[in-house]
Amino acid sequence: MRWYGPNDGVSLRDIRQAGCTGVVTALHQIPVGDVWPEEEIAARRKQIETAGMTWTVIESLPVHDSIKKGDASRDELIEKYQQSIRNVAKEGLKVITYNFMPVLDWLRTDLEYPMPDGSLALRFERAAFIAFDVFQLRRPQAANDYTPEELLVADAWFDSASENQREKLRFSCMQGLPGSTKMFTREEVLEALTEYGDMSAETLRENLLYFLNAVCPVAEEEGVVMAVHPDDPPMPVLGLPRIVSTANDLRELIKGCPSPANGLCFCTGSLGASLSNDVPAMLQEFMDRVYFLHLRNTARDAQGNFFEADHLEGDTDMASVMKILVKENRSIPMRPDHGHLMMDDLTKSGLYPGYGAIGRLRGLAELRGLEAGIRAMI
Ligand code: DNO
Repeated sequence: MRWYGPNDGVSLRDIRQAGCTGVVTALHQIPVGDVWPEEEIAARRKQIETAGMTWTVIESLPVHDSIKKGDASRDELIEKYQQSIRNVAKEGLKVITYNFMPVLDWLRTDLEYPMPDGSLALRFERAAFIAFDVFQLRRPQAANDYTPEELLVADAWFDSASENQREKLRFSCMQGLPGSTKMFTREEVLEALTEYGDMSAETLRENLLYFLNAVCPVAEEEGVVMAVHPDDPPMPVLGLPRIVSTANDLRELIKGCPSPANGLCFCTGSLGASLSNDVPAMLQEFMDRVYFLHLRNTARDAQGNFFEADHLEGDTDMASVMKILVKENRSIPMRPDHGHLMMDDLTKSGLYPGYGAIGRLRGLAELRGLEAGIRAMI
């Protein structure tokens, strides 16, 4: 399971009792762009090992926006990233998860979407998101990115929303980076978006490949691999391009940097949120580059809305996914991604959205049961 570190409301003991052998974490206290110091990596590793688990997967070693934008400072920042790779390798870490989403990480419009059983899920509702963009963020030119019909629906959504619903929307969309308790402000987001200007998907991809071709040789030397997390949701947002959303994006990623250190954090939940992604087929195609797995499910529709379903429900056929993994028979680190907020976690504080203990424990138990069942059948 993922652990956000000492401030996480879910403890290492909880994670161990959920049946985990390994913890996925990051040094969230280190500002994005700074080198991860060896002593801090070592201290974190020791803490996890003392709790009876191992730490081999980092999620995430974030990539600075200046690298994503291709600014003049990128070479200096890439050198720092290379140094972090050397430092984590010294401590025995093997997989570095990162993403190349500009400005924001994952995005939802509702962090407390009620399920029929009373648990709460994460949801992305396109009309609400457009309402956020146009009426709350008030991004210049935002209206040009949507059809007149979409704008009408968003207008109706906003009109009929109560103050509380509007505030929940703003709160959900302005969540800071994962692991941070600091929310973005409207000004920060607008400024960051302006800095990207009208960057095309091609330029963003060139910047990703520039980064990878600089860090992968170091990763190879050090015996670690890079695992890019797909865009979440896998579609352009806030006028920004997305380049890790489709099978074709993944082909371009590997073609542009064939190093064996260039791989994927295959997130079935993020990829599965798009109707045009056939998740089991993508897993099959890119299997040899899958270095880390996030198993999660989404229930989606043709309008671009989705919510996070139970791990074995929703639109991604998790049994097919698991069959491919069992047949591959290679040890790949996996974590149950997200879980519903449920039972005692509903009243607990200090939990990060999607990362309660019990919902993830349920997901992990179901996934492990599915795996054991499939193994026994073949
Ligand atoms: C969301 C996570 C992502 C992921 C990063 C990787 O729950 O899967 O935030 O950690 O995108 O850099």
